[in-house]
Amino acid sequence: MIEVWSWPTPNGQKVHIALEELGLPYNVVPVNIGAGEQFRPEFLAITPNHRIPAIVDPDGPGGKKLELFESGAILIYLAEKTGKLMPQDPHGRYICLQWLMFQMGGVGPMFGQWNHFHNYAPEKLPYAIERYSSEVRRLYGVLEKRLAQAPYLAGEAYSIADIATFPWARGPERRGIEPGTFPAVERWLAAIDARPAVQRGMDVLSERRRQGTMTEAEREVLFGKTQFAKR
Ligand SMILES: N[C@@H](CCC(=O)N[C@@H](CS)C(=O)NCC(=O)O)C(=O)O
Repeated sequence: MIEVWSWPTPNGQKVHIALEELGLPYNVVPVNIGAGEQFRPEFLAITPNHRIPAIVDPDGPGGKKLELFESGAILIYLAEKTGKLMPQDPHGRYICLQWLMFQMGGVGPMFGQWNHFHNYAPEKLPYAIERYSSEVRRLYGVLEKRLAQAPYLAGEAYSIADIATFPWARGPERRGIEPGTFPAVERWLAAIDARPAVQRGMDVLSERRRQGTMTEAEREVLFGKTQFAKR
């Protein structure tokens, strides 16, 4: 059975959703990133980057065990393993990968910085807040253009590109985007949110989510000396 080392954050949720959509059996190993469990030797042995998610598939290519980190690589692997959630024709496949890379290189990192400077930075830095607010709005605008042309990011069919983007893009109002600004994005978010597998994927480990504000200990793990210690 596939082991998923994960936590209920957008990058983890992508993998939970994909596994639910594909109906693959899996076992979740919680990695509490606020408590520093990402630095445990057994997790570092799977990913030197000490970030969730990572998977271990005992039945990888050629029947050999595969350990994999980076959510985008995991999504491609699961799609190729099953022949689902990615177009089979070469043209469609590249369009799907293009939007997946747009999420991995753009939406994820930039929305993450928005979160950091809005919610976690010890000082309110107007330059950083303005920069990431503008970038988040710009990225929603790019999604809007695409989703005004096609029902899903890869085109006609729902794919790993949508699965990667949904957990980051949901709730645009939480990022200061007024309702109605990006109607095609709102239509697409509602369609994905209505999928039972997406609901099940979003529920994975949801009871473990932090309630309330980040503690000093969590802040130290995620943004302080623990995070940047030499390993
Ligand atoms: N590019 C990576 C990013 C993974 C990532 O940033 N994961 C976060 C949670 S969403 C994490 O594990 N953070 C722990 C930490 O910062 O120490 C991926 O997509 O898998």
